[in-house]
Amino acid sequence: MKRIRTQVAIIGAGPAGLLLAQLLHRAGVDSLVIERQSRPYIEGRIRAGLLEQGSVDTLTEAGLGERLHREGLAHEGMELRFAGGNQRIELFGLTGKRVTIYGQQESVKDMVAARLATGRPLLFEVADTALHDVSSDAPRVTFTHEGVPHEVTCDAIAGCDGFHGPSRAAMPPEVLRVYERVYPFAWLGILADARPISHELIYARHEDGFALATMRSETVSRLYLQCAPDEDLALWPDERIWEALHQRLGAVNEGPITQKGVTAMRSFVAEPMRHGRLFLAGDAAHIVPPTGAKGMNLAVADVRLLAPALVALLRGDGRLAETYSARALARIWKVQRFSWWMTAMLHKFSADDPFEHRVQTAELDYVCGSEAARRSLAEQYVGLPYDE
Ligand code: RFL
Ligand code: PHB
Repeated sequence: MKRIRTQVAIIGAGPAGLLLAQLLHRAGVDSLVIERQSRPYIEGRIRAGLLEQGSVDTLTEAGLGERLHREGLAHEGMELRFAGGNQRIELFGLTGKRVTIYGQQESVKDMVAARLATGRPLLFEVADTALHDVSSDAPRVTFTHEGVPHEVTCDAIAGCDGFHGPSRAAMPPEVLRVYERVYPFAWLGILADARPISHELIYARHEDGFALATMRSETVSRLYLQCAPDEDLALWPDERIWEALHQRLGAVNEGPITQKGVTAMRSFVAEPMRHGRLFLAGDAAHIVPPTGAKGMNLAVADVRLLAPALVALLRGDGRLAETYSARALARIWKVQRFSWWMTAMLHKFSADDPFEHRVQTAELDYVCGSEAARRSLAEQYVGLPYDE
C-alpha cells in the first residue's frame, strides 16, 4: 500500500477537476488528481463546444486562455429556425457579451498540460476509486494505480468524477435528494470535415425533430439530430444522416464523417453538493440536456465558487465552504430551467401531438417577435452573471 498525503484529493480529470486543480495550485494549495481513463482518451473525448463569456474569462484568469484566445471562434449571435421562421438572436447586441466555440477536449488538453507543468500529481488509469470517512475531518481516498493499492489522506475531497463516478454515491443516502427528468429522445451527433453552413450556430425545430448545426473550426462541422433514446447507430449510414440534416436544416455542406455518437438527454440535480469534507462539482452533481450548451459552463461556475471555499477552509475559515452548495445551486437551478425550456421549445416530444406543435410554434413566434423575450434568451445563453 502506497500512502500519500495531500490537501485536496480531486477525483476526475474532466473540466471541473482539472480547473479546480489549477486554481488551487495558483492559490498555493496542494492537490492530487486521479482519473479513471487514459490521457489520450480524455484528450480525444468529443463533447461540449460552446463557452460562455464568463467561462472564457475564468479560464483566462486561471492562466489557461492562451490557445483558447488564438483558436476559439467568438460568436456574436445565433439563429433559431422553424416552420416559416428564421431569426437571428443578436447575442452581443442584446447583452454586450459573446460566446466562444472551442472544443471541450481542447480545454482539457490545455488544462492537462498546465497541470503537468506544475509538477503536481495527476494520475491516469486509476481503478477501484473509493471514498472513506467523508463526514470526518480526515477523509481518505483509496485506489489502485499501476497495480499498486494507494491510500490518500487529505483535508477535503472534490468529487469531480462526472455523472457515473463514485463521489455522489459516497454521500449518505439520507442527506441526498435527487431531482430528475429523462427525455424521450437523444441526440445523434457527428463531426465532419465539412465547412460549417453558417458562421453562427443554427438551432432548428422541424416536424421530423430538432437539429443543430455547430462547428469546431472553419473546416470542421459538428451536427446534431434528435433521435430515439435507444437509437441504433448501425441504422444510420452516412447517407441517411445527411438526408435528415438536409431535411431539417436546409442546405448543409457534406464531407467525410469522422465521428458519430448518441447522447442521452437528462435533467438531473443532486442536493446538497457538500457533505462534511466531500464537495461535488460539475456533472457529478448535475446534468443538463445539451440544448442550452450549459454542462461545461456549469462545471466552470461550480469550480469558481469551490476553489476559494476550499482555500479558505484550509486556512481555518469554513464560511464559504458552508455556503458553497446553496450558492452553486442558485445558479444551477436557473440554468436547469433554461436548458429544459430550450429543450422543450425545440424538440418533438410525441409522434403526433398537434397541440404541442402549435404551442411550440407560438413560443418560437413570441421569442422571435419580442425584443424582451430575445433579450431574456440571449442573457441566459451568453451566461448569467456570476453572483459572488
Ligand atoms: P466529466 O467531463 O464527465 O469528467 C469527469 C471525469 O471523472 C472521471 N471519473 C473517474 N476518475 C477517477 N475515478 C473514478 N471512479 C472515476 N469515474 C469517473 C471520468 O473519466 C471523467 O474524466 O465531468 P465535468 O468535469 O463535471 O465536466 C462536465 C462536462 O464534461 C459536461 O457537462 C459537458 O460536456 C456537457 N456538454 C456541453 N456543455 C457545455 O457547456 N457546452 C456545450 O456545448 C455542451 N455540449 C455536452 C455537449 C455534452 C455532450 N455529451 C456527449 C454528453 C454536447 C454533448 C454531445
Ligand atoms: C457544440 O458545439 O457541440 C454544441 C453547441 C451548442 C449546443 C450543444 C453543443 O447547444
